[in-house]
Amino acid sequence: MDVQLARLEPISPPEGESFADCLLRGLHQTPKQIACKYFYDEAGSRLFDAICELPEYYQTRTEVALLRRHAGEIAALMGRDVEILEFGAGSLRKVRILLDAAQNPYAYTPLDISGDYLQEVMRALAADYPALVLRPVVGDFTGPLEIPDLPGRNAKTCRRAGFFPGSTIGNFKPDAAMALLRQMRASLNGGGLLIGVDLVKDPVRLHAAYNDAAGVTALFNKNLLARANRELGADFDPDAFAHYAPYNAAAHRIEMYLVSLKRQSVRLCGRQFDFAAGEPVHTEDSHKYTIESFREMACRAGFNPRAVWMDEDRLFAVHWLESR
Ligand code: AVI
Repeated sequence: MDVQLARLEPISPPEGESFADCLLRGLHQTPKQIACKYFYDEAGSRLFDAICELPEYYQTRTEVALLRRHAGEIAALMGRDVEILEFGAGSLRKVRILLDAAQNPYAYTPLDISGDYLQEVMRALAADYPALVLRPVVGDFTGPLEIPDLPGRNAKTCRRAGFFPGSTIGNFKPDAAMALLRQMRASLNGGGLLIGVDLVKDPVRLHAAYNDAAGVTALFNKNLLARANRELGADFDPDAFAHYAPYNAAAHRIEMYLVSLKRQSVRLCGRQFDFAAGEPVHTEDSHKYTIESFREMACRAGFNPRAVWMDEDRLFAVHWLESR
């Protein structure tokens, strides 16, 4: 097979809300907030890669180990000639584990908001998997996205399998997470979804994962302010804000904030924003699930939860969900 359709030719849907729009809207709200998807400019993506290597951040290495250990079973569930759709193409390290184990994988369709990033990762993948059809899709996978069948293929001849690793589902509030699962199901044409989900656990362990000793997560959080300075000419002083990430045990989630360390004003896009001393800006939630609470949500989103794999310490789970 040597089809190379759509190689390096991204499909781009219309633009959504910009970073500037998000800031202008979110900093007028009470409490102030900034959407977490804006963490990931080039500097933020590099900081996130560094987070994934931290001793306290067990998620990435635990998930990678699970994918490696169960790659054969996963490949059997995905089936032959599969098209893998990755929602938010992050570290290609993870999808390579699936591509290496899959039985004659046909195509890889990564969806990501950064076109430049996609081009770069596709180039590396194209060299290593010359027979694979690569179809990058530039866009926000949280919005409705129609992904047409590959030419000459349909749901019967090329089954789709979704891949959503990293527990990114946890960054959505439960209602939004369910809506997102529904939407993913719609784009899978009856195929299954392999999804990584961080588990509810000892709050001390969770707290440490978002409050690392080296301060990388603090830099990642403050990169939102640095990004506003770089891209929009704002005059935030990132040192005048504290990274604060408590675990809310009742809601099973880490909440991340930037807290103003003093009374201050910031200029952004020709407007002034005032911050009281101690005022928080909410930047992220990271929800944790039990096996049961996640499976229940997946059922409500129209999936049949099938296999689930966990490490011995029950830190992280990888679920295989089938479309109903
Ligand atoms: C991408 N997402 C799953 C990460 C998480 O753990 O919620 C983002 C992150 N925020 C701080 N550290 C990592």
